[in-house]
Amino acid sequence: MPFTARTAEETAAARLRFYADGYAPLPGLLTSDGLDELRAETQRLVAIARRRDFTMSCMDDSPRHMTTLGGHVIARESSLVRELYGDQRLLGLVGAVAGEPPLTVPDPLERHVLNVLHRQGDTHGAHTDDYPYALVIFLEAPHSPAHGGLLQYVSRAGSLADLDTDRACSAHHRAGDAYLLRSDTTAHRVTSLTRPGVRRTVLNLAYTTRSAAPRSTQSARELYI
Ligand SMILES: O=C(O)CCC(=O)C(=O)O
Ligand SMILES: [Fe+2]
Repeated sequence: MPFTARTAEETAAARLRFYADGYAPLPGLLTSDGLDELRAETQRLVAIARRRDFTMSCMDDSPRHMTTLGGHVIARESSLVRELYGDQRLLGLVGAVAGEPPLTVPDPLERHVLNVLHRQGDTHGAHTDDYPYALVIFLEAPHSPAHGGLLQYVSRAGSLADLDTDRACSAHHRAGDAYLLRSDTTAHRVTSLTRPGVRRTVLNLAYTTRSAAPRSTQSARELYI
């Protein structure tokens, strides 16, 4: 899988940002060939993905309006995503930014998931993840921040309601970009798409660590089964 090379200085800066904010942008992580290849693969996978419209009770009734495909189906259908998930260069990058070696997640459902916002009003509401690290890779993204689909996050959040305070930060990403999130302690959500015809497609690769406390909510089951 072709990734762009990152300098030691860029990686060190990402690590500092990650420690401070629980979030580090990795702009242009995919080469343009890598983006084309992975986007074609996700377009194929979207055909078997499922539409979800509900509120998640275990996450303060935050809304889900999106189309998703769980890791157990992706593993069966896509050797490309399977290989991407275990790619040594990618694991090396995650470890360098996180400051500790990532481990792959045992639960096939949550390892690698596909999330698509594709209708006006689509949103992935407030939550934290079950695993400590999320590497989110963008295959499609709104061109303008005004079109929504922004990541909002609060690191070391006391509650999901922190997202409605002035502690919340917002980030816009482009196709081919990625970010690493400290996803178990950082409250996060994706803002609604504000117009028709706009799409936002991401792959979320989840990683854990040897010391991570096992935590399991109903959330993944509700969103990906
Ligand atoms: O789409 C995003 O930027 C966030 C995805 C996410 O939070 C998740 O899949 O748990
Ligand atoms: Fe998440």
